[in-house]
Amino acid sequence: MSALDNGVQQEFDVVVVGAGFAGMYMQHRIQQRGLSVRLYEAGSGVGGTWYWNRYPGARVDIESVEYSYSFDEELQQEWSWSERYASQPELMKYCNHVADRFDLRKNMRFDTKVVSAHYDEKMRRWTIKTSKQDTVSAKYCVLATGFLSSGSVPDFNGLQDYQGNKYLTSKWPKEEVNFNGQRVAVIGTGSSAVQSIPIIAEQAKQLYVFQRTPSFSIPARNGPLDRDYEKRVKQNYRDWRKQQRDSRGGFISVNFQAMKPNPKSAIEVSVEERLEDYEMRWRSGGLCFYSSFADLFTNQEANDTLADFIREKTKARVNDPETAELLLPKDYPIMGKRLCADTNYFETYNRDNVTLVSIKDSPIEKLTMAGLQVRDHEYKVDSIIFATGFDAVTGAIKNIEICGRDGKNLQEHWEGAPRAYLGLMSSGFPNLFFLDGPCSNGALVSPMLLSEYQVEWVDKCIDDIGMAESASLEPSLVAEDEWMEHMNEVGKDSLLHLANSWYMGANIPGKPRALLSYLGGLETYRQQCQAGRENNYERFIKSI
Ligand code: N01
Repeated sequence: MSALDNGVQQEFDVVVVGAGFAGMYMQHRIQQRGLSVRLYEAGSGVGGTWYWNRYPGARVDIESVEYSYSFDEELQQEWSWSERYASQPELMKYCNHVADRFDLRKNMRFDTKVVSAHYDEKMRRWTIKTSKQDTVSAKYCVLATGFLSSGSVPDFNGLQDYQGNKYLTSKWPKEEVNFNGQRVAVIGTGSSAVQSIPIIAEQAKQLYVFQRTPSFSIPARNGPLDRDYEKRVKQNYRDWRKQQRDSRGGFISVNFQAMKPNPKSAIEVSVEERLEDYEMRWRSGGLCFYSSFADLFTNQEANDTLADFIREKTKARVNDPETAELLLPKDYPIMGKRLCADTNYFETYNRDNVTLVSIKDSPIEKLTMAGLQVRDHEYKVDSIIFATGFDAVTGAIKNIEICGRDGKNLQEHWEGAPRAYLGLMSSGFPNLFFLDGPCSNGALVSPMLLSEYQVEWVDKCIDDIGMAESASLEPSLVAEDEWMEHMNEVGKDSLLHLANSWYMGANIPGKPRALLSYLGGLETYRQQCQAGRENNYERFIKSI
């Protein structure tokens, strides 16, 4: 066993894994309690997935006045965002500011991956090993590893043969990359591609976009943050955050009208009323269609009305009718894959230097030394950008070897589908918590609000259960089974089942297809979590 600091095996009350928004706040709460904490982070700095996703055009698609911490009134009053949707560099500034402001760096270790976590039943502690050969022990372990953090590159034939530059949007280099004068290929047309393609197209001599499935995308309508609007938000921040927490998705947006949930059915209102709602949201931009008519997620006919509306709008953005036709998603429900929010994405296909290559019917055959082979054509390029997504929700957790009570292996416990009571803890894994993990609603609500709520829930558990040698907490198998039944019941009529998305684990070959998130909405989820520990944690096996 090697040791970490000064050759001494270290013991902590809590080990946190991941310095994204959730991990940083968790660490802050633990520090405030006066407990000892160590945070490990694979990157060289804070920011979590934002640290790595620094591809051109990366920015948040929930308004920044909402996609920011709410736990500290002074912080939210003092910080000022420059744009409606913050860019990756501005998000990094914010994360670094938070790390300094709350003195977090002293307990962080960067460039260090956690490779295993084993529960020692006798000691009732976790033994945690890292990529730097350190071994530490902790009473509690919190995995804040993020649900979109484990990047995925498909195993293309000839991947190693290609001699040009390769870039992965989810692990973009720190050094500036410039595609001036280059022939560039982008593989994928999800959110990361939709954000980066317009900017890369401005630099490249020739850009080829390899599209298997087109995306629905709404203009973000980003711009400088209106200072009057910011003032209004700050005057009412507390009340407004409460409204966010009590909402279904955890974001209500300043343009309140556009985010107001429409409780009606899309097919029971008149055509005029429906179009009025859609046009109002289209003008507002971004993700506000998520709160449009109540049955858009569960009724195909209702969903088709919105899909048709967006397809018409998309057609009008592309000059060449053939290209436009290829860019229209037709074989899955709108919002079945996550909506994209863009700036000039479809208009980019009107440029002379951009070519859309549909690989729906003829996949990329192989990578060659000089480019990509599709059908009988070799596309010779200087750089290939893999915008091919993530092993979402479970990928980062499964990269750690986790063994709980009786040597129970988490991967085996999750075979088929992940299982976690309230998305927070798994049976057989005492004192181990997941933030933004599977079986909670991270994928479909504002991750900021969800993780703040979960951090506070975990923090209270740690306080309630305490640090005695005997202290341990895990959900009963019955509680876990019932949560899984509830989650599947709530999600069974969702149209999400009809798309091959990361929501369903369907974007990774061989990954079992299963709904990975709870679709009950943030407000209901919070009620469930409150109820979950009623009567002195009766749904748990507890010892203090
Ligand atoms: O990943 P994706 P992403 N051959 O999985 C294609 C969040 N996010 O990184 O759809 C060819 O959406 C794949 O094709 P298909 C957001 O939640 C947010 O773009 O599987 N193509 C698809 O087009 C988002 O949902 C922001 O047929 C292959 C693409 O690669 C999530 O992250 C910005 C392929 C992957 O799209 C993931 O987005 C960025 C193959 N073998 C991301 N394999 C914000 O705005 C995959 N593809 C905040």
